[in-house]
Amino acid sequence: MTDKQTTAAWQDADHRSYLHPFTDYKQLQQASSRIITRADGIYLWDSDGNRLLDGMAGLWCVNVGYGRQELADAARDQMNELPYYNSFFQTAHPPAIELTELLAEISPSGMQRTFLTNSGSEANDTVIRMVRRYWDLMGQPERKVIISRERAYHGSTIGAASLCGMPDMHTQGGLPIPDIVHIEAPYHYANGNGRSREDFGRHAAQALQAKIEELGADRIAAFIGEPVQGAGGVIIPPDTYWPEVQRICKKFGILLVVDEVICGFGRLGHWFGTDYYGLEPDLMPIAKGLSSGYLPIAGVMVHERVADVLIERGGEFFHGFTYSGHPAACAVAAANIRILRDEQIVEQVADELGPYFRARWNELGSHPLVAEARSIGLMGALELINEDAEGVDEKRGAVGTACREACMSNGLVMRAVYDTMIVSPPLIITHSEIDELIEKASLSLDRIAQES
Ligand code: PXG
Repeated sequence: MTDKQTTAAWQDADHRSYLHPFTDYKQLQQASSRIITRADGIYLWDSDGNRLLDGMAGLWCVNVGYGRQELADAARDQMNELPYYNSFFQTAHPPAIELTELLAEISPSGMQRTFLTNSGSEANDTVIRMVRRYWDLMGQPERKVIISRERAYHGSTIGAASLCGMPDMHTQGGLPIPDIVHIEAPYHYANGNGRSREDFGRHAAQALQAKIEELGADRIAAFIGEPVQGAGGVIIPPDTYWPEVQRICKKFGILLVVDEVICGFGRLGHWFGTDYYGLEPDLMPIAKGLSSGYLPIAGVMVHERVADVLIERGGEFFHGFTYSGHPAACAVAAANIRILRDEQIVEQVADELGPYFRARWNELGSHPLVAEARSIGLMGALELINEDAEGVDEKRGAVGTACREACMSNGLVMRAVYDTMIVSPPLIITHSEIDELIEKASLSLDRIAQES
């Protein structure tokens, strides 16, 4: 399957039949998809046999890397044993029970229970429904408002897309739904306005208090945030930000929802971003690294103080999915967590790979095209200089797109969020593979610097 003719056949069929996610369909009809056919470790191969270093771990999810036989075996064994059963009507099955037990073991204290879903988007829709159910049971049904942030990404279903802070998503379909509001992101590079990082962190957190006071604390149900905003451009908050947000949530008695879909399962060198920042969330949506993307599975981890209310006050929670706790997906997720744990992958990110990646990534910061290089754990961003974009909206992203294309032709998958380049490689990347990533990124930057 590695000749040009096969590629053309796939591309024709792709044009004919497949509506891709987050895609300009007219543009795609005039272009051709790259057809990815196999993968191993941190590398992908396309249908022409080209090898690509996957700097994005798929879509921030293939934490243990591609080609782990144990995960394929776990899916096959479970499918042979019990391919499907649900957890409605007072039933359950061993894989779902084992997975939720394992999650309680590795998660911050008190996050004892998990509601399982199939995607991060469904997890965040579950958050909206569960938070509102909680306040109903607490006798405060007027607490409905969920405060989110600009540049947040929480998914693409109607509820989750409403939580997103992406205006382009909201213009399609009349979003957000009522009672979801947004505050400033802790994005020092874009919004710092000359403030120190520390000062700006406190300032951005104060936006939460200001919003609570503006709307009235008795109407606010929860605040939701990613520990580090991923799809928004690897926005690493100043160290002063999260302690202040936590304090404000406690002060006003509102629930703290920490979206761990990207940061969870080792990305920051801890099991969860919550551990990195010392947070005490009430709810924690999880997905992606939960199964390293091998099968679709996600969920919402729930602190005892919330779960106790849902349980003790009784009444049915009218919410769930056919595939909530799918046995094969649960078995794969449990096997994936065991790999992360037994091979001490999370510790390696903290102790070795993260520091090495940071040192090498920072070198890119001295490239003339780069205004800022930042990283945390195994996540990095480069702010590229795009002078043409100042005041000209259509030019925004032009340098990022050129850089992404140059990376592709140099055999590196790196994502562009407008003119911000981001990477988030598999957590099993080696030192020499990090060197290769940096070298390819550096060559790509040189190429677009020459061309511009
Ligand atoms: N929360 C966060 C923090 C995410 O990053 C979701 C929820 C939704 O998960 P699902 O499984 O429904 O996709 C995400 C997903 C990108 C990109 O281009 C990022 C995501 C998804 C698709 C593209 O960076 N994140």
